[in-house]
Amino acid sequence: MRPNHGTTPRILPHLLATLLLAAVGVVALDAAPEARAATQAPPIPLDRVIPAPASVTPGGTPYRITRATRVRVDGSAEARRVGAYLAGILRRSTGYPLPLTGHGKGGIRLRLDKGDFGAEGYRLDSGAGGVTLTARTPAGLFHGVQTLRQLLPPAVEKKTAQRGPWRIAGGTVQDRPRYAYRGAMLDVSRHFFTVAQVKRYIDQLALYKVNALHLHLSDDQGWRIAVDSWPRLATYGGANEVGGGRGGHYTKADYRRIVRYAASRYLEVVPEIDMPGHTNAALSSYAELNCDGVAPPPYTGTKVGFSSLCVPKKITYDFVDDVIRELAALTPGRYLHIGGDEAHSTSHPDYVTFMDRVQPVVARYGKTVIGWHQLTGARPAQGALAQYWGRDRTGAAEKEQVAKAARNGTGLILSPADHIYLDMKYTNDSRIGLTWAGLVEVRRSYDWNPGAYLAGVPDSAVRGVEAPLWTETVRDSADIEYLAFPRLAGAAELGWSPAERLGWDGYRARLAAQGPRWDNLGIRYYRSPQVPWPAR
Ligand code: TNX
Repeated sequence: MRPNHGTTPRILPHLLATLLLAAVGVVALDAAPEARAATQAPPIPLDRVIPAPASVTPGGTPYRITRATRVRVDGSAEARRVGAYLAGILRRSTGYPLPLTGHGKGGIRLRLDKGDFGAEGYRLDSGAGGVTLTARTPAGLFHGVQTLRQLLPPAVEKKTAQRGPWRIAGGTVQDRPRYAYRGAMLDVSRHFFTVAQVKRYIDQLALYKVNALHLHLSDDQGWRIAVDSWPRLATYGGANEVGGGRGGHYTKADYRRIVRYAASRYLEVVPEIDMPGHTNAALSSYAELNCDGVAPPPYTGTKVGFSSLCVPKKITYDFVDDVIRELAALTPGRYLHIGGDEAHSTSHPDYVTFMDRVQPVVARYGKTVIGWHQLTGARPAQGALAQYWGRDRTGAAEKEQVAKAARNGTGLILSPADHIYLDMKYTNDSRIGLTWAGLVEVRRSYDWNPGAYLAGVPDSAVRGVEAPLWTETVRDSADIEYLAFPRLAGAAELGWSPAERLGWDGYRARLAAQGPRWDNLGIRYYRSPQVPWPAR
């Protein structure tokens, strides 16, 4: 028998028919949703986005992503990586091939352009013929991609193929941030979090255009970063955490992985070594760092203010120099945070002496100092930033000390504890969290204006907003997400959106729309009764 000879001609018509049917099937599959969509919900309005875009001009026909859509990127290899990131998200949920191509018209286009977009801004133009994101930098394109995600139905966040239609409302979004610094802090000292857990949080931060990840790498309970010249910091000082767990630390390779991943999401890592207080993990690792030469035991409780580096000893500055040198070498970002809070066991003159000696070390290794706002009680170095973590009811004298430093050139990052400390309980019933700054429900966390928060501070001194997450009560990603969501989204909006776009009533409706996205992303958020979440 020569089956091939006879079969081919007979099979061909079948093949053709199957192909035809498939094509018709595709058309039918794609046409049905369109018919549905015509009678059903319009696409998501261009302004239903968090952070609220600077300006939105709706109008024209929506763009629809189909099986034939291409992602076109003209520009650098880095811009192509942003295109690949977008295509990766869209392929999973649409099931479409969405090939990445170069020049050409139509489809989803990402382009770099010398226009007036700022370092992180972008423009999104949507119409029947395509969607174009334009920015001066890949970071701008990346932020535009986050906007694009939120303009597609929440099913776009699923990991498997979903039904469309995948439409983006017609019109233009022009957007750029209010502040250059939009941070989130994760305390990896009180509880240790793995590289995978940190990466997961980075992806969540990127959704809201956060561009700084501040890692609180050392505290009384744990030292979390390998330092070659002082190896016991990590191996001994890192082997505990609150509650007595095993803790852990990042090897230099781990840390570089975090930095690289953050960079791929356009976040800068800001490492913090908290000094001279909050240093029990270091003091317990090396007896010679203590004024009395006796190493204290490791600490796994949650008290603060009992430890201090030994300000008069020379070895203290050898230690600081080594640590800062090695950490600076691992850090491509501009900043190095030296803590400086709650130094209740350091005398004031010692505190000032310590800061006078340590800030120049940071500069020598090419970094800019950030310190908690107690630094303004010493002599902040030229160019240093102070991170304000007071409350509405912080005393006038302390606020004025910060404001005065700001008038003298110290930049401010605002983290008012009774608004954006993500570790505060929402209500008395919250399953984890602290209460020292008060209960912070979603509205309270959002309802303040960073530009007008501290009296007597010039506009130009406010460099941004950061939402810290201290982790005395936080043990895993589910805990992180419960406290960070939804409040983190509000902090991100305060950092990005112009003052005139802020407002609780509009915000809460936009926030409600994030709920189904978070469900699809597996983010386990707190369903605050203050927000009109759609039913699940
Ligand atoms: C105060 S905020 C601290 C931290 C605690 C936090 C708990 C700051 C600079 N210091 O040591 O973890 O409160 O909310």
